[in-house]
Amino acid sequence: MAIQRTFSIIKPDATKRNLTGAINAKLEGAGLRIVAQKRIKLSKEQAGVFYAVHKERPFYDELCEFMSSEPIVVQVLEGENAILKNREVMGATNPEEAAEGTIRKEFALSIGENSVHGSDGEDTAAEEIAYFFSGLELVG
Ligand code: IDP
Repeated sequence: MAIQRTFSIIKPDATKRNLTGAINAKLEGAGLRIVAQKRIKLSKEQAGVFYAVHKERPFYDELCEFMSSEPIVVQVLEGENAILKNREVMGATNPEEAAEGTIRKEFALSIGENSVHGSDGEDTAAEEIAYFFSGLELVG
């Protein structure tokens, strides 16, 4: 498997509770290298653009409110099979269903406030990285 890049967010519930370092330790422990990282705050409109795919879902407004409520940390992770590896270390969307040792099992508060985002495929990874980072910020 070739080296891949994926996009990750440490969400407001986690930055608020000072969990950035603990989550990064989990990512690095899984063999993912953090090749770009910055702390930003989204407006509700920007959160809406990022999550546009969920526009018709009943939780869309709540999700956009939440994602713009506090700063987030956006990251690019690199490693072998990085997209799937990150999804594995994140755990299931609902922390009650997440496996032991995963970020969401350990840190998530609820199905909405679930501490991390990770791209779900190669196309979304490329789109999400390009949305948040310029080429100059991506140093391998
Ligand atoms: P994922 O983040 O595990 O890929 P998605 O189904 O793509 O999960 O949902 C995106 C985000 O929307 C979730 O991470 C979570 O923050 C939020 N979300 C998903 N389902 C619900 C729900 O039933 N209630 C509230 N928020 C939800």
